Amino acid sequence: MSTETIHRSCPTCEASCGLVMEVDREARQVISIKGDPDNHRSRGYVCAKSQAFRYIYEDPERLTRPVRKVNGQWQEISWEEALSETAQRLADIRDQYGKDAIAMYYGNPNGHNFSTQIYTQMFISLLDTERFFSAGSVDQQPKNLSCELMYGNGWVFPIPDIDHSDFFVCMGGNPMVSQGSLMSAPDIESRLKGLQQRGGKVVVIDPRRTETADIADQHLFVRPGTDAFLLMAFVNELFATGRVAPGRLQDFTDGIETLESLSAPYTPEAVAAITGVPAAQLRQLVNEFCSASAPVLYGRIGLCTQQFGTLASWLVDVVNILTGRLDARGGAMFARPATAHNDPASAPPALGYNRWQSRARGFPEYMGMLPASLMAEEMELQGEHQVRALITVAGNPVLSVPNGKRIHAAMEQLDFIVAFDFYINETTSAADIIIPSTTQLEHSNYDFLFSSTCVRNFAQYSPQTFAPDPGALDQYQILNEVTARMNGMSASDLEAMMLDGLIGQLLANAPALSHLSVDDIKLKTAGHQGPERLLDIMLRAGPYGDKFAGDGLTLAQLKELPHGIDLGPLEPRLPELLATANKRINIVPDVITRDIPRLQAALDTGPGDDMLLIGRRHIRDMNSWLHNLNNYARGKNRCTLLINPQDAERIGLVDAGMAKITSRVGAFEAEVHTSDSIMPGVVSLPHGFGHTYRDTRQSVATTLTPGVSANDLVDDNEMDLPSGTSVVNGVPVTITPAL
Ligand SMILES: Nc1nc2c(c(=O)[nH]1)N[C@H]1C(S)=C(S)[C@@H](COP(=O)(O)OP(=O)(O)OC[C@H]3O[C@@H](n4cnc5c(=O)[nH]c(N)nc54)[C@H](O)[C@@H]3O)O[C@H]1N2
Ligand SMILES: Nc1nc2c(c(=O)[nH]1)N[C@H]1C(S)=C(S)[C@@H](COP(=O)(O)OP(=O)(O)OC[C@H]3O[C@@H](n4cnc5c(=O)[nH]c(N)nc54)[C@H](O)[C@@H]3O)O[C@H]1N2
Ligand code: SF4
Ligand SMILES: [Mo]
Repeated sequence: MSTETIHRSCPTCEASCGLVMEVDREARQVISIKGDPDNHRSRGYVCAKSQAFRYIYEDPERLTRPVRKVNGQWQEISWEEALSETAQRLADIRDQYGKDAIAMYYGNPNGHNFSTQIYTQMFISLLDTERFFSAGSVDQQPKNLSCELMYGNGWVFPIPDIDHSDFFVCMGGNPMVSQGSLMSAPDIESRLKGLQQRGGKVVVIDPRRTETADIADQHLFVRPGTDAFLLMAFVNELFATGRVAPGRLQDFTDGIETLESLSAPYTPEAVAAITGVPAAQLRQLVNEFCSASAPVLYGRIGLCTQQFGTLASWLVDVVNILTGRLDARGGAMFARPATAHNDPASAPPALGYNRWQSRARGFPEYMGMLPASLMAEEMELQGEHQVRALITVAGNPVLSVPNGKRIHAAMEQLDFIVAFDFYINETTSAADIIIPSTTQLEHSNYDFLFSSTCVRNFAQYSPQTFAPDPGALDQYQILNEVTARMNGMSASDLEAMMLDGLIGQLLANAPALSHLSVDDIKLKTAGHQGPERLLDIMLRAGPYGDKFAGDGLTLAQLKELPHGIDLGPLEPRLPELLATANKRINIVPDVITRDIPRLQAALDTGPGDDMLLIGRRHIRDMNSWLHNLNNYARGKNRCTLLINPQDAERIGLVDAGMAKITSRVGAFEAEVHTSDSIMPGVVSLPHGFGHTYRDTRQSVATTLTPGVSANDLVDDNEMDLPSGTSVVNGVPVTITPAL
């Protein structure tokens, strides 16, 4: 046995911790995976999921070849057959019924695969369907919208500079478990403790006293879905006490004065009943925030996937701007990725809004997508605008999207489904063909997306560890092959188009490179192939790059740096980062403020009597897809209904007993777990469980940890209106003892 040591980053969550692996390449075996002590970001830290990509690779139930369903049975087919049949079926449907008869759903793991990310835009534009859905509308889409409207780029996110902050307010995020989201921060616990050791304070505002709240200095319960009221009152209080102090942001921000009148009705007293946060506590919070030397407000998924997701996500930035904490050390700052993909020159063209509408209900498109919550109704529609085919790409909407059962039923009516996935799970089992991609051990990777969400600038390359089986393809190659065939081209033609397109765009946007021609750049990067060549071009043209001459970063250099490269702390980037037409921040965009009357109406109605369901994450889960791995599936049941003892007693529930949970769209029973860590009136269930569908091939998940799917209770009618994001937190439910 000859072992080798390989350094890489962990591809499983945003933190992208540094790993050191011992492997036997010949036997294609991983011997060990440990934290890399020399990685400057994670300093040896890893969580339990650091082994996930290895266990996935080793899972005997993972698909390694394409399969086709014949009379209800899965049969292996060749790669060529799978690709050509898929392309043929899709092309036939497009030619007969039009391009919008093909729907597509993109899942979260694509965000962890560099090559898929950069080829995706081309794939989407060639498919050109108006029925494009993604996990983004069950996730960060309100933040995309508010960042696009304020900064001119939906993928430019302000990231808390927690390593230099002394007052961190965390709303609707649980970084101790999620490991940080839109805040890629390996070993968040040490970072938060570091903040406290510097004399700083951590405050958590959440309907559950979370694992993050447990290490925080203060926790405030807030009623689900009411953060926009709380933040409006924060803004109100800033004006009322004369503490609006945007500092240098004032020079390039429009609309600040409008916020005074917009927030006028929302005094701390006026919102106390609906939020559950007493006025005195809110005032104290504002006071402490303004007295700290480097405070920052942060909001994450609990603020996005709720009834006022866009308002709440926008208001987080409003508070940071009004207090001068945007783009300031220790505040909410912008990363500077080595690939320059968040620079104004690389900003996607205005992302678009309402260029087309869903067919069933006329709901506006955003970022080229329709809300995932509308998937089922779009697929159910009969007649002229009927959906005939579905493509899923690394996604499991049956468990991850509201009213998943309805999606599953609607899928059964379609003429053709192809799933690009490596499991036969709750979604893909309804497909006609499943084409698996290579796994993270079988292709190289670069932390692309997360270099724009990191708390400290970095670049890291992860090498391919094992050669894939003959014929096996990376996800981007599968997408290219299918699209090329659908359009009578070859995959290599498409790759050449991508290369020319990227170089042309770079040259058009970078005057400093104007002495170079497309051919010069091709010649200088000829040593790399495919996506790696594109990466080399982006790195070299980027802010730390060699500009194709002299000193500076290149891919070849990065490959020699096993622990990645530290590109320094976040630095101020405004106003040059702004990609709005007038290069200024619009702090009161119409698309957002138009939603304030809906907020006002909810305040007038007041809190209802229903119990409200929220989600929660566990360190050993990753959405729905690690449950077939014995090491993560075993142990105590995690799919329990968390309920406050007061509520349990009133309803007649006992710890470890069973409760029935009913919502507008569904009902099921779940094991009760009583705890005063959850706010009275609120219950919590994790999502991603419910491995109870027949015909899947996930024997560990179905036997060890089937659970129930929270999304069978989540109402697909309820959306954050501006962004079309699903409301998975704050779902009205009725709880009764199980019979
Ligand atoms: N109720 C509720 N619902 C939620 C959430 C919540 O908090 N509460 N959270 C939402 C969020 S934030 C997200 S991101 C979504 C996630 O929603 P999805 O992305 O739809 O769901 P996942 O469970 O992540 O499913 C990932 C799929 O990708 C496959 N896969 C994994 N890696 C690869 C790969 O390398 N190649 C290929 N081809 N396939 C792969 C897996 O087998 C699985 O089928 O769920 C959302 N849904
Ligand atoms: N272990 C693990 N890590 C993960 C994932 C996973 O499934 N498991 N998923 C990954 C993905 S795809 C994502 S997007 C990130 C998400 O990362 P986070 O946003 O940190 O995710 P959660 O842990 O779901 O935290 C959301 C918090 O919002 C709270 N909340 C719910 N409703 C409200 C509300 O109305 N107001 C307020 N203030 N709070 C509310 C919940 O109680 C919860 O504590 O995590 C990533 N990391
Ligand atoms: S925190 Fe995330 S990136 Fe780090 S080891 Fe765990 S799963 Fe991997
Ligand atoms: Mo997510």
